[in-house]
Amino acid sequence: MKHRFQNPYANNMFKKILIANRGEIAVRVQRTCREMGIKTIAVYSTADKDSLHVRFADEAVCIGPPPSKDSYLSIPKIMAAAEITNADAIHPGYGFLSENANFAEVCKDYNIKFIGPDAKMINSMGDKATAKATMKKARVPVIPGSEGLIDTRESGKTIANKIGYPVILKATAGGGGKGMRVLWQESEFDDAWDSAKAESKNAFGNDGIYLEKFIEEPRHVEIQIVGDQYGKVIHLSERDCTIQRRHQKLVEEAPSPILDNRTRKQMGNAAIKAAKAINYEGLGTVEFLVDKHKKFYFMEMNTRVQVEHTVTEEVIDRDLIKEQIKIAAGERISGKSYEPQFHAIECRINAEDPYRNFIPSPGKITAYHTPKGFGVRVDTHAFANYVVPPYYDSMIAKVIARGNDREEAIARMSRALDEFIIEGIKTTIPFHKQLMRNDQFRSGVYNTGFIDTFELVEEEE
Ligand code: MV4
Repeated sequence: MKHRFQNPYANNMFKKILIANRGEIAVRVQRTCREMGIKTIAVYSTADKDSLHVRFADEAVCIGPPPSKDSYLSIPKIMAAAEITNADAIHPGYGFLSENANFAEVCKDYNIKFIGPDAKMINSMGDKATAKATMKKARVPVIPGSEGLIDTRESGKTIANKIGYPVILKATAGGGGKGMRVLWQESEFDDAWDSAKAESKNAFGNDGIYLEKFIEEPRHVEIQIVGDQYGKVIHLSERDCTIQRRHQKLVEEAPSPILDNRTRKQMGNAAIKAAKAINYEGLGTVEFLVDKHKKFYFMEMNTRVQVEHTVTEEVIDRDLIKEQIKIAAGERISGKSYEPQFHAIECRINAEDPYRNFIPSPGKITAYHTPKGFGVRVDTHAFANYVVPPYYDSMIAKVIARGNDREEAIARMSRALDEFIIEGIKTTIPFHKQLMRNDQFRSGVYNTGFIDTFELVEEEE
């Protein structure tokens, strides 16, 4: 019999939450629910029948075959599971349906609380040109560019000439780099326009394009915010996510090695202003690009909990999932914004071969030993003899090391990675080990292009 704390919250706290996700985030949300005395319902595809989130749940419902579109992305199946189990809220995690406005709307129709902002807010941030216009109006710094979508290629060229090359074309439905084109001179415009349009239409069914000045060698710094249902918004400090490969984050840390206190304050205030402008409810992240002169610009807003929320948890010592659930249940935020108290770094451990272009490496994990000890946290759903299915995201663990400063956090991460034993599949552990020893990484001075130039050395494990 599992021990359960009595639900100590007000009468309107949820009694049962359905977690519409899998993997480490499903386990992460379950942990907080259990501590809060809230029952959990897992949903799973047949590929995940033996997974940890199914074992940890109070109830579990199979929602279909392995392909996501028939299981974790199927709104009818998830709503049916919520109905038969009597869930009073749904936590969407990240990915899958977490930023699907239609799903949020359907939850509302079923009188089940979607743990996140309402459909209107998801939509307003999901369309990037609209989001940018909203932020500009709220006087959050945005990158110079077109006012909204570009109608014709000729008007696009006129705007590009006015702001000056290099410029970047972006898909309004985009994110993740799809439909994005960098142009260094006007002669490239026609081809880039045609291919960006075609790619966006194909990927999103929406070929709306806008244009911006291209910021060279930027850093990606984001502010975690949280807003309650009564208009209060605070920020929970920043995360630096500059270490990315093909728009996939590999390492995140807080505080950012490049932010001074003044810029941190300004960015935090800008993020609060952004969230307040849209009456934001829930956990959210305001992403900024930071240029060489430390000027920052609004890029996108994510209306979900992110993979890297753990980094923030470690530096401010707060459970963000708990805050998210409390706000969804109607509690008020107490207190003010947070400053980082520690330094934390997260390495994403993926079932991928870093020596073979990071190709996925699903299969059976034959040995599994996670790092432990002072200042080390591992969030994972994997275990010895677990089979990593080929159908989903390849992330199998997150290692988070906390220290009093960046140097200590890096040293601690390095030793944690040395302790991590995973046999049977390839993982990104060797990549992270070498990165932690890299002089440029250790200097803290690099930009989003860093990983393209980072050369992995073939090593005996
Ligand atoms: C940019 C940019 C430079 N200038 N916008 C990448 C994905 C999408 N969210 C926006 N992205 C970028 N937008 C302007 N005006 C460079 C990127 C970019 C990038 C941004 C953050 C982290 C990694 C990146 C890698 C390549 C390009």
